Amino acid sequence: MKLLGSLASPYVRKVRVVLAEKKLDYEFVLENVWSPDTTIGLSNPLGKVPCLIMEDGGAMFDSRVIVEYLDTMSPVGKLIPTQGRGRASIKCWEALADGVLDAGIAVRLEMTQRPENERSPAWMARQMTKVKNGVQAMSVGLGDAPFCTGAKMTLADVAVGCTLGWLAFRFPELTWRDDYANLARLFDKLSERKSFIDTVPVA
Ligand SMILES: N[C@@H](CCC(=O)N[C@@H](CS)C(=O)NCC(=O)O)C(=O)O
Repeated sequence: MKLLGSLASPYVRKVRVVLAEKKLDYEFVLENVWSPDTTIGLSNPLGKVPCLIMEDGGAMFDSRVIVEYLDTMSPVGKLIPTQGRGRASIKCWEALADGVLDAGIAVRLEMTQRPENERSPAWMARQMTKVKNGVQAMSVGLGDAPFCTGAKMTLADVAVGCTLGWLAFRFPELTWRDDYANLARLFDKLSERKSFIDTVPVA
């Protein structure tokens, strides 16, 4: 398998962490989707990473579909239950973590890709509210538990860890570590894992 991705993308990181936790072999191919000569469109018509190229040459996206597929490829380090409320709960955690990223990335793109006079402060504020409310919801959901859905690490923790790591990387001014000690504790614990150490975001 080949994974097309970048070293900064939190969605790509989520897939890389899952590949590492499940001990699956793959080739990592760097793809700069913002470069004028990117070829990502040949594999993903949406022009986004991550994109997984499977053994038969077929392409798969997006990150939620890829991690779900990868979890079925090996019984090692099962991250998503196969059915029921537990499964839905973990997918909902992932939707929350990815939703915070979607809002945060929208703000970052506004700040980095748009001239200052074309930016909308009201729209950026709306997105930042989603980021802050989403992080608060993560803290409430985690409570005093060791991991997002209980005693065992699942995809929920991988997704939350990648989101918090990206916020620390791109929005270091946000005070989630001070505001939510339980998220800081979870993040520090995840950050000790090889899968997280090997995928720390790089600009
Ligand atoms: N929902 C997608 C989001 C992927 C995404 O937005 N990736 C960004 C990099 S962080 C990208 O490729 N953006 C290029 C673009 O929006 O044109 C997923 O989970 O894979």
